[in-house]
Amino acid sequence: MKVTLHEVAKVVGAKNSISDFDDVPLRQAEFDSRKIEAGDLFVPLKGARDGHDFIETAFANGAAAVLSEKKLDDSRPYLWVDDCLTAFQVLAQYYLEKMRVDVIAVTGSNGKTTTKDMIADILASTYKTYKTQGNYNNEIGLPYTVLHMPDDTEKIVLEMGQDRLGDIALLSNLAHPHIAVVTLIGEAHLEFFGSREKIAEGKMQITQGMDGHGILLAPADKIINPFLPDNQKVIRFGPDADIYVTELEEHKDFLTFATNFLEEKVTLPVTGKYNAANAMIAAYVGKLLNVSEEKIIAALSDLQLTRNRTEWKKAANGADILSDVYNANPTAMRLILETFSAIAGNEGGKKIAVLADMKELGPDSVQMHTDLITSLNPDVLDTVIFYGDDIADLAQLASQIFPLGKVYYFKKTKDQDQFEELLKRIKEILQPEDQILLKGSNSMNLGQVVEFLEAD
Ligand code: 2GN
Repeated sequence: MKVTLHEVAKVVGAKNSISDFDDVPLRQAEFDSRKIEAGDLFVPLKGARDGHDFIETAFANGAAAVLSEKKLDDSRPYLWVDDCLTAFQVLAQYYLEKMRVDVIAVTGSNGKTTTKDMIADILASTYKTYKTQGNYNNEIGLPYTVLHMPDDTEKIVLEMGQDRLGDIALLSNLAHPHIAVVTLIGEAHLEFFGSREKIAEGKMQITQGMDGHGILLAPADKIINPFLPDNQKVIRFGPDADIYVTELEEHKDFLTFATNFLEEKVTLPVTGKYNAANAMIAAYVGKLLNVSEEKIIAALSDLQLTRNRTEWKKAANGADILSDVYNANPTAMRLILETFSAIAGNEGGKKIAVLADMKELGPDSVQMHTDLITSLNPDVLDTVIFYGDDIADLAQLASQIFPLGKVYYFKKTKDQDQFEELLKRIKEILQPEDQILLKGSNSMNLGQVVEFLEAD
């Protein structure tokens, strides 16, 4: 990060004077105190717990300064603000402008290879490019992404996600996209939005922060017509639109396609027709930003598939798996439980949650696990399976509110690991029409459970 403490104080409008403190360059902005290293700025946010409770830990880990909504004693550098999340967002907005990077915004689509990744790969052939990592596409993740871009970044590809109407407007007003991409209007989140029209309306808010010299790429789907901006150049994609796929060949593990704007055919090392559409959109963004056709085609044929952190997969028996097995903090655990509980179930199927320990939560770890009891709803979840050590007390609590035989606990301590038993039980319970959520810290190996379920 290329900002100093005094610069941040000015940008966020700190209510206290920090003139007594040296103006030091800040290394990185973090909201998870476990990630704080020497020289960082700690941003306490309200997740499952209030980040203000972890200000001491942040300083102990070497934070150069912290934001705070509370007045602190002024022996250490802190910036007193009304709202830490707003300050975080304002700082990211300022930083994007200061660094003069080109912003390409993409509304999140669900699919394994996202348009965002394809755009970033194409741009990386020619420019220093940074992009949203994992699911960092919301009002917290997007500013985090911006503040974590390397100092020499020229283009940033930002995914913008929406849980509800207005989310994307906020992100667009923060990032001021130069190019905005609205991918196909799917059925995702239908249960929160109610209709495809509402989803389209939400996604089209991506233009709200554009300055009139930008370009919008949007599907040639009449559902978005009511929301088209009149002060923005618009490129539509789809049959008979501005850009479209002309020839498409599907092979066992790759596809080739041609478009009406590239001379040569494109080979893509992934399958699925929708990926040709996504790649075409990405190629067009490359063209808009003067990437040579040769480099566009090379980047697409050499696509680096990044795994989504949260992704839907299929078990071998047909059950739906919601896999989120890479990292875990109390907030993310709560959010995914709420999402999993809210989505429509399969006809005749049940919802099963497999939850494993969240690691490195410190002395209050057990408490932070048991706090999750309020996110476990026996009216929606049929069975809950726990795996770990610190999560044992949560399992105990759950057994008091779930029907008999619907809660299981398997141990993973330094002396004993019941991984095999866990696997066996899941296989016994999981029926083809079920949905199963798996969430825990990476080191709990739930990734292996997912692999086993996919395999047989
Ligand atoms: O859902 S998120 O992961 N998100 C990130 C951005 O992109 C989209 C998804 C998310 C995570 C969000 Cl949206 C918001 C927040 Cl606030 C967080 C988050 O990181 N939450 C965290 C906690 C909470 N609540 S991280 C974390 C780690 N912390 C515990 C609480 C917590 C570790 C810790 C434990 C004990 C101490 C200090 C830190 C301690 N200090 N004990 N005694 N002194």
